[in-house]
Amino acid sequence: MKTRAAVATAAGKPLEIMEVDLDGPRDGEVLVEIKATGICHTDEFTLSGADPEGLFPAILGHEGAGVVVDVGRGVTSVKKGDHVIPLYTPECRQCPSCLSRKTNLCTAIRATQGQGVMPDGTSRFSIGKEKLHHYMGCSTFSNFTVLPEIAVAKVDPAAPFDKICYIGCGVTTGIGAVINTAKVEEGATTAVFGLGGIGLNVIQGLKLAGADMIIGVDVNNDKKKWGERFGMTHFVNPKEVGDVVPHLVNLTKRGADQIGGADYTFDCTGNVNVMRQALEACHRGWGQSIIIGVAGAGQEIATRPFQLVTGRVWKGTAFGGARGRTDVPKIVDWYMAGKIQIDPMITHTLKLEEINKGFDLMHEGKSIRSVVVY
Ligand code: NAD
Ligand code: 022
Ligand code: ZN
Repeated sequence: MKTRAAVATAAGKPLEIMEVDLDGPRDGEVLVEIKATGICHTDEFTLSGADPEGLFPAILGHEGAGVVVDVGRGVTSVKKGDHVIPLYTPECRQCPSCLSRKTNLCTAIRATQGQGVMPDGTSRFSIGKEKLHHYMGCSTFSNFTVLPEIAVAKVDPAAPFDKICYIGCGVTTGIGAVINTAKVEEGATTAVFGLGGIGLNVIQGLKLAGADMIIGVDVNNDKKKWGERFGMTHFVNPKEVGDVVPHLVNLTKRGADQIGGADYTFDCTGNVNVMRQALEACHRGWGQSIIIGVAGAGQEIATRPFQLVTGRVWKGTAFGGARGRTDVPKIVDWYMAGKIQIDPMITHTLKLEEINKGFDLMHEGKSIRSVVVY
């Protein structure tokens, strides 16, 4: 079949809207009509050419929602007409990682996904004789895409595509980092570094978990009102306080011994210097710092071993530690029940033809999330 897509033809070039050829689903695969897709930082990271693993030409996009229109042989968990969210972290429930219950990083299709092809080693996308790469196993910048069955989550058909697409990455990552990775408890003292589309979802996750103190840290004062909207209790602009670590430690002093430091901190910037600040702003003995931000290729983090010897814990999270087929439908239900907010974070809704504008808005820091509606 033919489908309309935004094609990444080469690194550093704007996406080109064109018709591409799409082969139907093979064994264990599903054909999905994508109804809406968010634009996220990794799409930009790859398109810019900064991602050493980036492949071209490709169809980017990994934050979508749509409807199953066809299924290949052997598919049992979804059928035509089901509403689904594509998963860049699949859940096969059979590989050693899934069975371990200790990680969400399913390995069933990991190698081929990284090579931009389906699990059988081939691509479904082409323009004439030229093959196009899939991206993060999703390729949601195409009106129709093919996905492995284990990489789709079946969700409530009443949920609006133009909002729940964000659950395909940002919402689940932020809320999941709090619930699955940090396992934040009621009454906790917390700090969130970077109040973009991820940090704001961490804040709403912390509010859900019952954290007492939710400090937002951002170099942009415009983010104060954004943080407050989702439950932030304090705001700190590191540019205005000198050294941010002692400032935060002081702000979080409590108990008879008056030792400061947060129980949980979250890096949502991808800046390795901020990652160090987030770790060192943790409470001695038990403070945990969760790295969510993805740093540039080749970047390294540093701290003194003393920070860890005295009980601080550094952790990282991918897709908020969520097991996609199990957890994503629950988050959609939370949204439908009014337990979490999504609508105010979607600051721009665009047509596919305007997708490059979405990248510009992200670059200029003018959007929290832009969503393309097909
Ligand atoms: P964003 O650009 O919308 O937000 C980043 C925020 O950080 C901005 O508000 C910016 O002002 C602030 N900031 C920049 N420098 C700062 C500093 N020195 N101190 C404090 N704040 C600072 O980005 P986003 O969409 O929220 O994504 C954040 C990061 O999360 C990205 O690196 C993204 O790739 C990553 N991410 C990771 C996962 C995962 O599974 N681990 C999933 C999605 C996104
Ligand atoms: C999504 N991300 C950033 C913004 N939006 C993002 C990027 C990378 C990961 C998670 C989220 C990530 C963390 C750890 C891994 N990835 C490796 C997983 C593994 O090896 O099992 C990651 C993922 C997918 C891809 C590359 C890296 C890919 O499909 N190319 C989950
Ligand atoms: Zn993303």
